[in-house]
Amino acid sequence: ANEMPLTDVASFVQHLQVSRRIVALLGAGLSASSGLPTFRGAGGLWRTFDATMLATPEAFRQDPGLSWQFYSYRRHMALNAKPNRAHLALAELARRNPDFIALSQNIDGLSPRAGHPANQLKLLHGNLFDVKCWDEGGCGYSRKNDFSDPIVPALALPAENPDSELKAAAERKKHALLRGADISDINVDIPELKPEDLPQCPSCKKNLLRPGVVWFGESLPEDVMSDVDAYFSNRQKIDLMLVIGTSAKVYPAAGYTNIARTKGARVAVINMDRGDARELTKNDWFFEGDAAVILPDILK
Ligand code: BJW
Ligand code: ZN
Repeated sequence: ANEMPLTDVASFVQHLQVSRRIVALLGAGLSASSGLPTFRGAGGLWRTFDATMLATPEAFRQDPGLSWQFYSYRRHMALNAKPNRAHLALAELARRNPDFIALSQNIDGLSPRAGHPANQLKLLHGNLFDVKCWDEGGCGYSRKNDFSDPIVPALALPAENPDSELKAAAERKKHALLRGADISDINVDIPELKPEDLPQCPSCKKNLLRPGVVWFGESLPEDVMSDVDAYFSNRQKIDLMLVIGTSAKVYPAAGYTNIARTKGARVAVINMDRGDARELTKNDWFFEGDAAVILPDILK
C-alpha cells in the first residue's frame, strides 16, 4: 500500500483473529518501561561510551575490565527489573498459539521470565546470563543461566557515596532498580580492574570468560539461525509480522520484516517514535506509543 498505515485497533484485531503463523521482532523498546535503557537515542550512553561501541569484540579485547563493568551493570539492572505487560501479553499469545514465534534482539531475560515458551522465543543476540570462553584461542567452554550478581566479587557495585546524599537520591529516582552507586554516571568513580579479577574460564584456565551475547561482526547463534530459517522457509504463508520497540537498524534482524512480507505477511509496527517505523508506508498498521500499554490492548 502507498497510503499511511492504519492506526485502528479493530481492523488489527480482526486480522489477528484469523492469523495463525505470526512472527514478532522484539527490540529494546519492549523492555524500556521495565526501566532498562535502549541503545540508540536517550539512555544509549554508558559513562562516556556509546553502548553500540561497547558491544564489540574490539572493546572487550582493548579493555575487558571496562567491558565486564558494562555487562555486570546491565546484568544487575536486568535481574532487578520485572517483565512488563508487553512481555506478558506476548507470552500469553505464544501459549495460545503454537505457530507464533518471537525473534528477540533483547538479552535481558525478561521474556523468559514472563513465561514465554522457550521453543517460541529465538534469542538472536544471545543472553546476558550466559558466559563463554573468550574466543581468541578459546577452548569452547560455555555456561548457561548464571544469575550470580556480581558474577565475581571485583564487579560488585561501589557503595553510594554518603557525602552526596542529594545526588544519590536523584540517581535512585532515575534508576529505581539500582542498589549501589550508578556506575553508568561518569561522575561515579569505578575501580580499574586487573584481568585476574575478572571471570576466568574454568576449563582451559587460561582465557577470560566473556558474556554470551552477539557483538557486531559476530555471527548469530547457529541453532537459533537454523530455527528461524526453517520457520521462514516453510511453504505456508506468514499471516502477520509484529515489529515491536526496535529501531530495526541492525542486521540480520532488521531484514526479517521484508522476508515476512514476501511470504504474505501483513506488518504491524509498535514504536514510541514514528521516525523509527521503518519504511512506514509499507506497513499495514502503526501503533505509536509505549509497547507495555499498546500490546495488552491489541493482542486480545
Ligand atoms: C519504544 C519504547 C517503548 C523506546 N515502547 N517502543 C547488512 C548491511 C549492513 C551491515 C550489516 C549487514 N549485515 C550485517 C551487518 C553488520 C552488522 C549490522 O547490522 N550493522 C548495522 C549497524 C548496519 N551486523 C552484525 O554484525 C550482526 N552479525 C552478523 O551479521 O554476522 C554475519 C556477519 C559477520 C561479519 C561481517 C558481516 C556479517 C550482529 C549484530 C549484533 C548486534 N548486537 C547488539 C549488542 C548485543 C549485546 C548487548 O546488548 O550489549 O544488539 S547491538 C544492539 O542493537 C543490540 C540490540 O539487540 C540491537 C538492536 O537494537 P534495538 O533493540 O533496535 O534498540 P534501539 O535502541 O536501536 O531501538 C529502540 C527502539 O525502541 C526505538 O525505535 C525506540 O523508538 C523504541 N522505543 N521506548 C515502544 N516504551
Ligand atoms: Zn576456556
